[in-house]
Amino acid sequence: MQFDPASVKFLRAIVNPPDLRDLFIVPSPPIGLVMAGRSNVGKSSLINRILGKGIARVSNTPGRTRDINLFEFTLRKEKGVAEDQARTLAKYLLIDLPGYGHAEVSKAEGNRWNNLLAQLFDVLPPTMHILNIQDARHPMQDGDRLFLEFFKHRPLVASLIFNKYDKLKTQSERARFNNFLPAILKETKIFRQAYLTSAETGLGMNELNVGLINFLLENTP
Ligand SMILES: Nc1nc2c(ncn2[C@@H]2O[C@H](COP(=O)(O)OP(=O)(O)OP(=O)(O)O)[C@@H](O)[C@H]2O)c(=O)[nH]1
Ligand SMILES: [Mg+2]
Repeated sequence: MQFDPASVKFLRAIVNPPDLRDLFIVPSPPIGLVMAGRSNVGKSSLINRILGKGIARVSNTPGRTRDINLFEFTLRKEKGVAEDQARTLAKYLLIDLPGYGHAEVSKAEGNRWNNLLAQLFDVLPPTMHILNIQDARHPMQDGDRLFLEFFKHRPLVASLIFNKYDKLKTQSERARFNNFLPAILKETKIFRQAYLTSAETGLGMNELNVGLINFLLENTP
């Protein structure tokens, strides 16, 4: 199976916490992905890479994505591979969260964000895979550790994506990162997988897509 770019649709933006509950009080829980990370780490760029369509707005200005944006997509079969019809009909949800840890947001805006996030994690089912995107050059910043507090005691599924790996130019930068990785994974056992990616060059995207599609299919009734 693969992501079907032609199926990708922007559903709506969520601004108020009560709207979140409506999303999850449905006969069967939504299945999909949640993109979360500091501002400017490449969440929107990764969405476009994963879904194969330029649907999320990419920007040089940190803090561009301010609301919770909802997208819908389906999977399609690869040519020549027999697949269960139900799996190509299933609709999946992708949630793009506003970036956290943005220095220029006002206190009120920061509080609004924390409130929205806390309420989201209260209703999020384990059929939604949280992807915590970090900048490979600056892993596990204060904001990332704070973010972890929101869900580490909840029965949720999460993976780490270290994006902008193309920006680790020298062997010594990459070695430093590789030494750091086992410690991070040990510290945060909640993460089931770690991926190294570049939304710019496409590096690591095949492994990531395979992992994400496996998760979606495992959770499709
Ligand atoms: N070199 C490099 N640049 C990247 C990569 N991913 C994203 N960028 C660039 O980083 C900037 C921010 O990307 P976005 O995708 O808008 O980041 P975001 O996390 O959605 O940002 P907010 O919505 O503001 O939180 C853009 O200029 C992208 O082109 C990557 O893997 N490598
Ligand atoms: Mg964005």
